[in-house]
Amino acid sequence: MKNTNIKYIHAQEILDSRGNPTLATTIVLECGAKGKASVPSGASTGTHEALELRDGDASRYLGKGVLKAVSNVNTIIAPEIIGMDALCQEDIDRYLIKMDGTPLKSKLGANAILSVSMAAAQAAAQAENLELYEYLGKKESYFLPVPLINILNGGSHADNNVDIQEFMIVPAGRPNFSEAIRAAAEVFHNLKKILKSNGYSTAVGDEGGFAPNLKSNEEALDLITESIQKAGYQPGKDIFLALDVAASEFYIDNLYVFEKSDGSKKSIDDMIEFYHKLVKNYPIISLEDGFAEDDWEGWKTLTEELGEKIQLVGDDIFVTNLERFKKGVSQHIGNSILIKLNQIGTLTETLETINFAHQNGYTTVISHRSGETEDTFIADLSVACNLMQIKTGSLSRSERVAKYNRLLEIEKHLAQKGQYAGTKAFRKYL
Ligand code: 2PG
Ligand code: MG
Repeated sequence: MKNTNIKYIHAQEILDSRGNPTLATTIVLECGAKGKASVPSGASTGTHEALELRDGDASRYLGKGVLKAVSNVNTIIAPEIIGMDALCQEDIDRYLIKMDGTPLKSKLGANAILSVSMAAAQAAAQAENLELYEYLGKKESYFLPVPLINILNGGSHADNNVDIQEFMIVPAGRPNFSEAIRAAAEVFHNLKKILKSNGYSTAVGDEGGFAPNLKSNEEALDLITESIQKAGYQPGKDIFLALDVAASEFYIDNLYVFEKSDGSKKSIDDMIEFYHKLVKNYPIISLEDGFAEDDWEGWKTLTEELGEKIQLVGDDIFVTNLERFKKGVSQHIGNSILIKLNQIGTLTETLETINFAHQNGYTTVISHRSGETEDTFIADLSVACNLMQIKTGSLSRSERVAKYNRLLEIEKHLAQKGQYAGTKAFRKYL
């Protein structure tokens, strides 16, 4: 028997894809197995998310340093966790939660806690000689998720005049994961050509999608639809569309203010009309954060109006938090949940939220953050838990592509044991 007790833990400050500091933590076990994890960081962060601890020292990294979180791992968490068995993930996570003792992990920082939680799982997988997805999944067969690929960026992820944060292509109609990625990459390159020929910028935003100034939010959908066709695929059959409106970002005094484009101020009814029109005119299959994080009334109306037709994903409203999500499920809010490990801060709590979603017929979309690292944990987790959908940005910028590349590797590794989730992921709406 290998000794899988934790021997050593060390965190350090590294940079994320936006050039802001974040943590990378390494855990070594007595048997020599090693696990490493780094945590991402959001921009359109929900107010109910677990706390990302930053130093606030304006003389370093404009206040965004994470030395306190690093020190919390190295001097407070490490002495307590060393000696625990890395195979007992739940014990480790519960202990971390107890050590922190606050509802939003504001004492030690959710970034500090999560880096330890994820690194422990990585070390345990290595000790067992398993791929991370096998260690976490322990299944006979798996689904490869449908990627929701954000090829046009707006909102707080881009300095342009587009209010909707993410325009995603969803190659659910392709036969397997690698063909889905291929189709999406071809669309991405066609979109670049089309943008260029229209005189638009082809510079990319934080998640690797193009970030042009456009005449309207609808124009983004027209250009994407055209690029799908130009690439030789059929919109609404091979490739569908998904949006993350990130409406919390422009909810001001009970109105949705389209500040970046036409300046219009929309009520709940206006927003519903706007969505009805979009869904009627474009093959939109999924809509995330169509209303703000505390606008339960807007969310309820949206679910009543469109909940049978398309997937309605709750990100800022649920924040991967079981308590908030339970409230949402009991009120029939949305029909899908976005899963982000750093919104809640431990792997165990994330798994609980995922299980609750599946027990209640909600679909699950695992997600990156707009500030990312090369860490590919979410790719493995998507397969391990049969999440069926992943959104991890565009097909450019290595921190995004790393996750897709990891899934291509897993697809090969799984061979016959892996099946592309494809249209099954959206069976209620197709
Ligand atoms: C979102 C995410 C990821 P951020 O809103 O879903 O795309 O953005 O990480 O900025 O919260
Ligand atoms: Mg979102």
